[in-house]
Amino acid sequence: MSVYRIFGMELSPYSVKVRSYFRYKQIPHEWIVRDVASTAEYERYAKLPLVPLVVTPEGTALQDSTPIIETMETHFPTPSLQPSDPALAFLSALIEEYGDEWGNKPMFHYRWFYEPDQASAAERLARGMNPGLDEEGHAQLKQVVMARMIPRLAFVGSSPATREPIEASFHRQLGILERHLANRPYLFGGRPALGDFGLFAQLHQCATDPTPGAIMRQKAPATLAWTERMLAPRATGDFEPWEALEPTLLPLLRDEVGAVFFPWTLANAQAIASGAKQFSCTLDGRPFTQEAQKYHAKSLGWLRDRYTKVTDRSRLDPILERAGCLAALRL
Ligand SMILES: N[C@@H](CCC(=O)N[C@@H](CS)C(=O)NCC(=O)O)C(=O)O
Repeated sequence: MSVYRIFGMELSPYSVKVRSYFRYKQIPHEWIVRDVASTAEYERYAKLPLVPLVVTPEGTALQDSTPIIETMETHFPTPSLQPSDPALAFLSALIEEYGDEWGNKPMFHYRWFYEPDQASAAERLARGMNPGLDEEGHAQLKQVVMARMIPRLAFVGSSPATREPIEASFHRQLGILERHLANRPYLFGGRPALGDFGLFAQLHQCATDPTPGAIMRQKAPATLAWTERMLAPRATGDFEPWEALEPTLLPLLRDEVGAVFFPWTLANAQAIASGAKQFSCTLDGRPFTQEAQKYHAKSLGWLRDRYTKVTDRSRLDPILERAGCLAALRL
């Protein structure tokens, strides 16, 4: 076997993120739907019951999209995934973290909060998991999927009480991206960067769901086109300098990453450190409560390590300061 195998699902943002990365890098790979037929093979390799799972040609199993990409980068360094300017490279990693950890919230919320979205996602998941079922079996599996996924809204903090801040963040994110992507194909210019992969993956899922998809078609055509482009991205130009990106990219860093993501992830990390099961923070002037999650605290730690490794921060720190992100990274 000389190709990488990606076990994933079309409705899994992290699976699609990794597949887009492999496509961009033109790494020979096979996309294997994580369905009943692939279960035995998947279970031979997976240490965690999660997709994506990448199996290397040598038979090594890789899981978790960010470490998967980091590992692959050591073998496939070109085309470069990050701008050469260390400040921009860090901002790109910051946007990836925001997409993976916060961007997943609106995605999961819209998908499992509203009935038409629940029905649509459960339908597609059930067909993907077991395409050979007859209609009765399919209807049953659809119910099983809904019974499993809807209660998970609590894990991401989606509830009638937090609906407004989550949806406000989605609308704000789209408004900002729409301006930023009006005249450029990717977040950092003429080629995709790590941040594109993390953020697009969540918004691509939103585009396939009835409620957020309709919002995107109505108010965010450039963002929608970017999510489609990111399914098989290609370099069409160079990365742009910060001065060119700043007018429309700083608002994403300031009004979403600094104002929403960091207050939320810091509150989560504090809860994990103190052993609290739940935490509350104020987002957009509204209370936001959810169960504390270990994984977010771990990935915040990785982000801080990445920040510490930037040797010359003379250009980066003033940007992070203006975005309201610096204090959280220095804690
Ligand atoms: N941090 C992980 C997250 C992976 C993840 O949460 N995968 C979801 C699908 S998007 C999953 O496999 N969930 C298991 C399940 O639904 O049973 C990554 O970046 O790969």
